[in-house]
Amino acid sequence: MALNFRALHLYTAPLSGCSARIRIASHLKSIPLTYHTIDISKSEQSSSSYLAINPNGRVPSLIVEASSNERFTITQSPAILDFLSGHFPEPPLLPGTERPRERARVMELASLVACDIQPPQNSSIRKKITQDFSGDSEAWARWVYERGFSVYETFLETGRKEIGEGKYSVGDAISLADIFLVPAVQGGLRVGVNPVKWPILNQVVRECWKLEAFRKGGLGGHGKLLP
Ligand SMILES: N[C@@H](CCC(=O)N[C@@H](CS)C(=O)NCC(=O)O)C(=O)O
Repeated sequence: MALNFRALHLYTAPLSGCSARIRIASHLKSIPLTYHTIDISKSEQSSSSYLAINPNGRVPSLIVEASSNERFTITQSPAILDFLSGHFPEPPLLPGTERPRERARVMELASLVACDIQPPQNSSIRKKITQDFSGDSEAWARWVYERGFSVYETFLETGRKEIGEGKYSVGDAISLADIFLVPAVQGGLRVGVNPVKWPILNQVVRECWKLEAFRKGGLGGHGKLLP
């Protein structure tokens, strides 16, 4: 049964791609969120007060205050998106089970970003590479993004042949794949990875960027444009 809410509190960082996924979805779905900014440059994600909310010490986290006074926390952006989509189904961000191929492709692409592109170059990993292993963490991040975006482009190419043409990652409707992709591309830009190398991906990102939800919710939070 759907819950009634008093408030939905999002713990978010302006330059966090994982938080941007939730911000973009909430703009697309007109979900009223109360933002609480965590400053990663000051390591606020590792403060004891934040660790009490999210023991993983990462953003985003969502605190749900239900009308019944029930209060609970959800961490991990896919879990938060699943919860929000359950309560705010329109517009849907995942094709229905009657379209198994499109649905699987959306999940594949979103997972490519969530599992194979974002985690290996997350800020705490980069810090470790620099501080403990004297490595060049920006070069590492560039390699991770470039590899990941090349794979994403290959899926877009085969998808267009096998599933069909479309403006966005899968077809003509915005999906979770786009919501995961755009902040990742913005993250890549911050370390010098230019998406023009991947023409279909670049076109998809540009289509998404025409939508206010992406400009408002993306990295920087308030309309920081792609170059
Ligand atoms: N799997 C998590 C990843 C969360 C994550 O890595 N968040 C990053 C920002 S995008 C973060 O908080 N980094 C700070 C740190 O690792 O200390 C999710 O999807 O929510």
